[in-house]
Amino acid sequence: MNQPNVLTQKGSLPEFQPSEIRNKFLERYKTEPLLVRSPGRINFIGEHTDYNEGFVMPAAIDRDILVAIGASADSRSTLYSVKHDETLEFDVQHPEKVTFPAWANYLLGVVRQFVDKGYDVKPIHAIIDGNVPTGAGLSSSAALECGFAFALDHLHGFGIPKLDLIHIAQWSEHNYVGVKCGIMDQFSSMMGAAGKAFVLDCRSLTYEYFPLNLKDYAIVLCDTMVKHSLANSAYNTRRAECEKGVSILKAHYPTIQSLRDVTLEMIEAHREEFSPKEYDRCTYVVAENQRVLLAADDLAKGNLASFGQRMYETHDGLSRLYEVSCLELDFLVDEAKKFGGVIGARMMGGGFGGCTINLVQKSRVNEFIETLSSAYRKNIHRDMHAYVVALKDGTSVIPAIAKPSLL
Ligand code: GAF
Repeated sequence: MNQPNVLTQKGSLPEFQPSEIRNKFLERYKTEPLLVRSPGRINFIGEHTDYNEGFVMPAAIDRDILVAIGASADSRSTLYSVKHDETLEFDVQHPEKVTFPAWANYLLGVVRQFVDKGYDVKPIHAIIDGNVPTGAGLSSSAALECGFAFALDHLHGFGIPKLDLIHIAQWSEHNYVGVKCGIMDQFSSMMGAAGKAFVLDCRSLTYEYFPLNLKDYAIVLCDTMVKHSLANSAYNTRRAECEKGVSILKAHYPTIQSLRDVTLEMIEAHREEFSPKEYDRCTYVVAENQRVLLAADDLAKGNLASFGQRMYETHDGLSRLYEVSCLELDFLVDEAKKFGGVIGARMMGGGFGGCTINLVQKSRVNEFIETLSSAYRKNIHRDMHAYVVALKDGTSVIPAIAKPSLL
């Protein structure tokens, strides 16, 4: 049997090396960069609720996007991606969207927001790298936007509050990338806290951290290694279906602003006005909001079994009602359910590929990964990757080498 691809086992994941990106920057631009890290995120429960002004329970993880940034000595600005080995030269005052390279749009949208908000952005050089798997539903794109927004702000000394940077990052995703995402990913990358998860109210943006005590359980992400191409368009369609549901109910309950204000009874009372799909989407979201609050209560009481059960329920709703799962994700959740040492599993993030999140008995993590990897290979004919993750702080400057500023 092949060895499972356990990227977190000691020695098999390239160590996090800020010095590498720093050296690259020094080599290219002959000046010391400011270094910023911004993490990927997981989400325990509360999926597709954020753009419905509902609740989510995310956390930042120990996988980072790194940004090395410094002032340009002339009027030229450049962005360089280590992963793609591609450079884009651009004008900081006119950061237009590009057709190639696609990764640059995440950053150009951020610059556009700074300029439009009246910040005097100077020419810069930036290098990006990191170890957040892309296309895995771990928000590498939000981490990139947040890391770059934070770095740009820090370098210029603008002092923009983190919450504003979160909105700038989200704007970039909406307008330069084209995904009408909610706020969860950018918020989590920017605001995460080591060892803690948090419940975020996506309407008021109030949030509460809590130390995550999973007792004998580890967080294991199983990466399907697929991202089906309809992911972005289907995401925007789901959002529109939810808005349609709100507009139907608003005619009867004028105070309703979003599905956050809706109850299952309201939907039932007007069921005939909903198309079957709209009905399924809206009932899922309303139930999921409720589940996040109940899940938070489970954790407060230390009732992990009930918490895990709710994760399974979420998966079921995402798969059957919201229809954002896929064969590969469903397969991995089913296999996790069959495996004795798992208390909860579900697909995570936008869907149509990416990872499942699993709470696995610590002593059985390797066995779990081996079992699922081999079943995946046998049935889906692909390699599954697995990441055992820990909860880390949100976006920050890497202190040891954090010097330069434009001031
Ligand atoms: C993606 C989006 F970017 C988030 O805003 C959120 O809606 C998530 O899908 C689903 O919960 O990650």
